Amino acid sequence: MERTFAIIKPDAFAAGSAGKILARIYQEGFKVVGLKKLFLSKREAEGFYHVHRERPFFGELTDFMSSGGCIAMVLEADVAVKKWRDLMGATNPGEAAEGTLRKEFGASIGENAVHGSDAPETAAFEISYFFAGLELL
Ligand code: FUP
Repeated sequence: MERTFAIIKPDAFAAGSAGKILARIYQEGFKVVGLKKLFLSKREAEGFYHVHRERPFFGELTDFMSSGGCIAMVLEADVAVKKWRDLMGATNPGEAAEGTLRKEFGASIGENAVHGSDAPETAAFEISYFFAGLELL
């Protein structure tokens, strides 16, 4: 079993899509090991996305991620990192395959409904950024 880190981003949370997204997560066979609703500060969003700090979209990305509530989750499954990335779809919802979450719930490359770790090492950092061990029993 592997763990990955996921976010239902402020666009999808504000649109009331969190329930539908969570239903898909269970349908696809993930175990939800951790889950909490947060409203990130700008500084917290910057810390989370620090790998992108030199990118031109960093300001816009961290403004968006701190613009409203979101849901942070730890998901467990066989090959959870890849399985969740496959369910999310391409970063740009316009290029995301039918049946993926970004196709159904994403509006643009910036406001794309969900986040998922891109590798097991990234997942380890992202999980520990949001959750204490005691919250993942
Ligand atoms: P992903 O792993 O699919 O979330 O995509 P990236 O790690 O490449 O990008 C992280 C986030 O930055 C995306 F979810 C949205 C945002 N982004 C932009 O706003 N513009 C871009 O050109 C690329 C990414």
